[in-house]
Amino acid sequence: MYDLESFIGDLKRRNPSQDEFIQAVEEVVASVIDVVNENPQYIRNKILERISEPDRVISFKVEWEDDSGDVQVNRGYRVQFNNALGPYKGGLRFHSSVTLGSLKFLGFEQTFKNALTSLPMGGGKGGSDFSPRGKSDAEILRFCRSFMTELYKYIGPDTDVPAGDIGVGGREIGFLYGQYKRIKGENTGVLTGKGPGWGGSLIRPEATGFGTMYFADNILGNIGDSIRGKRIAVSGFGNVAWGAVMKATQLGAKVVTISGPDGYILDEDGINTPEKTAFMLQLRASNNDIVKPYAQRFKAQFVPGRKPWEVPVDMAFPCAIQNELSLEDAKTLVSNGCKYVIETSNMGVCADAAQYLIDKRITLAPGKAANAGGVAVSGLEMSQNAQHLFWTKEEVDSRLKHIMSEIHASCVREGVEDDGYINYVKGANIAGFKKVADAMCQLGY
Ligand code: 2IT
Repeated sequence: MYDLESFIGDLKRRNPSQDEFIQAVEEVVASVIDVVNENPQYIRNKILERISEPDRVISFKVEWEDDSGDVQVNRGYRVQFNNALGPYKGGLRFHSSVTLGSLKFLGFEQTFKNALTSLPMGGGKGGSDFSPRGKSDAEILRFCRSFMTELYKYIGPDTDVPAGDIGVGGREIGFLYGQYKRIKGENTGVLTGKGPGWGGSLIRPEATGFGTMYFADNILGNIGDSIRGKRIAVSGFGNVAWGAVMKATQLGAKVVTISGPDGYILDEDGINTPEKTAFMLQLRASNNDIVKPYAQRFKAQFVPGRKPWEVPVDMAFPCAIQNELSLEDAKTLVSNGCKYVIETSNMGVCADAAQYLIDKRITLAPGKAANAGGVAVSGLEMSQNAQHLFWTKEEVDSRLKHIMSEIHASCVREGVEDDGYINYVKGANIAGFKKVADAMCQLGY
């Protein structure tokens, strides 16, 4: 029999100073501990101990030259977390906050997220503490080249398939894939998020944002409502926020905020025109990491140094980074009438805020379910690459919609509580865990 406290105590001793990793594991284990304790096979196979230990952690040095000719040194990583269901799959994050602990949390989450998609993908994550902020395009190119010169040894289309994440978008995937091809002379699906002209899938850039809105629409559809007419706060302004804003608008909702490290934008007219969403891409491409210029360009309000959770809305979509929505933010949202928090960033909601929302019976969708559309379309990109085919937008979008509705159905199946409240966090954790755990039992050790 497992006891949550003693299991987490051991985990902390083995992983000192990896708070985000501990947080992610604790959330999953709290959800699944009863399932494990009732299943002698999971106990006998030591699934909890094995599933919380990455298969392999690779750490390497990345040396590159900046524009003034100085040598710079960063640290690169690839965490190959679990391959029970298929090749390691997950993004690369280039951000100043990247540490081994944060990538272990992301690789752990990715394992269950990928399981929820029902596509044959294991979980992994990688990246670097390199920050693209303030760098020139030429510096980003030199960094990516150097990063791939080391990473190529550990990845492959049937072993480990990286993609983008924070700080890694189409431009960076291009630079990384270019270097991989230069070294290996191969055209394969070794990276996803490629450009549509050189092996990428249509809809991949939009997929995380589109998927989260399909998921939200499923949540509302389940209670006879829809996302149409809802007032929405989004945080972030990158690739994920961009897709979310576009799909929300298409589905008839109104997004009134986006945000950056400098503060948030409040646009009461809605972020709802092609010009406005195209400007988000320009902000990202500028490498400045600020949203303020949106306010000047579209005569919206800029609120410096604050987060968008103080704006009264029906639904909140954290789309920026882990632990971006605190307990205090959750209380403010709820007191302003917000009924739905859809975590679109990975672990965007702090642990105490998540518990508060669940206690208040506010619907909380966890990132591993709501944001799985991104990796799902990466999986579809792998399928297209393996067949040397290129699917239409309609084909990819309809598969994405179907996958999101299946994930929603699994969360409901495993997450419904005695009072009828659907605990999506618990549902996603149990549904994802069972798939990985069953495969691990069948594969032996
Ligand atoms: O967090 C994520 O799911 C991603 N960054 C996307 C991973 C992928 O392999 O497309």
